[in-house]
Amino acid sequence: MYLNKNISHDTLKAMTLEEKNELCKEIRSFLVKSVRNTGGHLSPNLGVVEMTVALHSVFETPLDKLVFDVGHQAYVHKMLTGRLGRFGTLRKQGGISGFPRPDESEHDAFIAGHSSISISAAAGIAKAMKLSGDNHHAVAIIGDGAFTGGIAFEGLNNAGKIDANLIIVLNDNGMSISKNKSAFAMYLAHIRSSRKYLKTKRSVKNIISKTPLIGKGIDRSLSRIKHIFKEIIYKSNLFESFGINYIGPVDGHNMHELIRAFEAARMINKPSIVHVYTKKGKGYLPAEQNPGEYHGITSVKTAVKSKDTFSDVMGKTLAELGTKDKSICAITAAMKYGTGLQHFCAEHRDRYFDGGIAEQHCVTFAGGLAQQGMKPVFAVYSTFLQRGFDQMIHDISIHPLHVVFAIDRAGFVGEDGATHQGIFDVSVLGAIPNMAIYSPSNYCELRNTLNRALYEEKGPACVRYPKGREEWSVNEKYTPDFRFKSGDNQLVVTYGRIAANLTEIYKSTGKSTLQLIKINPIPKEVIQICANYENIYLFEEGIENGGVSSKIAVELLKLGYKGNVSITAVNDFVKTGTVEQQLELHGLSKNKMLEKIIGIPQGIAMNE
Ligand SMILES: Cc1ncc(C[n+]2csc(CCOP(=O)(O)OP(=O)(O)O)c2C)c(N)n1
Repeated sequence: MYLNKNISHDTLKAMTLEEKNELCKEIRSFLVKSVRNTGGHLSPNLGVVEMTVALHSVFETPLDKLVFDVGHQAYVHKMLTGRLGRFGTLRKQGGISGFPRPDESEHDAFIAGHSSISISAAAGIAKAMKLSGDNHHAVAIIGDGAFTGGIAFEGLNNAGKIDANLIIVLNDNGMSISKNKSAFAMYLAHIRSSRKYLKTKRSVKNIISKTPLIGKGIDRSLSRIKHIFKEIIYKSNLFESFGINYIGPVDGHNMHELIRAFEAARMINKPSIVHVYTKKGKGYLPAEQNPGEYHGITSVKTAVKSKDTFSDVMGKTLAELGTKDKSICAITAAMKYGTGLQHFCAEHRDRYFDGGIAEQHCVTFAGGLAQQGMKPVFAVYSTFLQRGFDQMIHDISIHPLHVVFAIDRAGFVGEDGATHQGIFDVSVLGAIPNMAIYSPSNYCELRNTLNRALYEEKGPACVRYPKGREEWSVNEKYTPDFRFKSGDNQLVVTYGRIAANLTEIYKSTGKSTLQLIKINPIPKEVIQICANYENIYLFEEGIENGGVSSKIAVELLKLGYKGNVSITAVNDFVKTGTVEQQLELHGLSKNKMLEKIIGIPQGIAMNE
């Protein structure tokens, strides 16, 4: 048994190739067993087993810095850096994170979760080390999917000139979550095939001897020769044009080749890229055959099949609307299945666009479509839309253009931890003039508000909805801006997923309740209703600063309100746990809400 808790750079360095290969087998079976139990990212990690063992054999963390991109493929790295024994707690409250966290281990060089940042981060780290006389290396480990994010190219554009010990390891498996169909992926495939072609010594002469003298065949052969000559004579590809030394392509499951390539990159004191090709899901047949489905899996214990989620309802509704209205277009940033857009794609292929991990492009592309009279809907997770903030201001709202944002995973998302929570969209987007925001709490409201966003709104409009399934339902043709139920002289106000608790709160406490559905701009009548109450309890599954609660409080202050306002909202980054645990921890579960309401009002007292 080579896989054990004490494994380290020194033990790895001392192992023979055969021993390392044996270790890789053990890591694979551990990964499959462990991740099937806890849930998490399986196929990305199975694909990088040899690569990670080779990296830790050549580089010594924490002196050398490994910067994982997205970070969902860092499980093997975690096993090799003292966390093997904690894998049963992966993605659980108080357990180890599914992403790199420097506060978890000194071997994790940089926080990750959102894609495409590793080259810029590693470049900064490498330069800082150089400036302080440290000769160790910073290594960015980035996938071909993550490379479709604009910031990866911004990093590349600067990496060549930083004069520091920077290495980029490009993990090219031809997959993002789904198949990577970007032009960049095609470019990588071209490098792979032409370099491999050269390696197998089927030379230019060889091609010439087989070239037919007439017809299309001669054209094809000549263009192949041109490419190969270019590579032989100029030894140039995109990366070398950026001033970065290119090594590869390297077979990512061949330990010997990997170690040689990483050693070579380490010797060159100049920014280098090692192009490694791997198989996503390697070694576990179901994941190899279906790497997209095994990208991230739920625990075997909690896996539930069937029954639609909010994402499905959005995707199916949009597909139906798209049949009647040929101006509707749907856009995703590499999250076709996560956002439910597979339904739209199946029926309206010509109006479906996957921009890759390129949220900024997707927002502005939607702006272009809208400018020409189309009705674009960009379906995107709340956390990833953060990337497109300036585009939403500059390219959409100033015009203003009628673009609809279907914001999935709004609110707590559970196990992915601090980097993925959808808690900022309301505060951030609510600050932009002309921005309409709806926050439905069940499927019927979602369908109706999507309709309103498409057909009532004239400018940018967001419909934000939570991860998972509805907790309550209504049956109505039209969803109003808010629902108010008069009870006693205290008022409870909320919106989104936790509005499902209002029925129970009304029943068991007799309090008046108000569910907001249009949360931006806040309807004037809502402020007028609030002003009539001496005690108001505001609950918000989002960041307090700039949120709906703060806005209501400010509007009331402007009216000279003298009552008590209690705000329960999120005030910090959210720790890993289940959604239920996160709601409980932040005082937003049904019980915690009841506890707050039945006790003495706390929070901002504005009566003195
Ligand atoms: C900004 C951003 N958008 C979307 C995602 C969701 N996401 C996580 S992993 C992934 C695919 C990454 O592909 P690649 O870098 O090739 O890694 P692989 O899983 O294939 O190893 C996507 C789209 C993200 N993490 N960050």
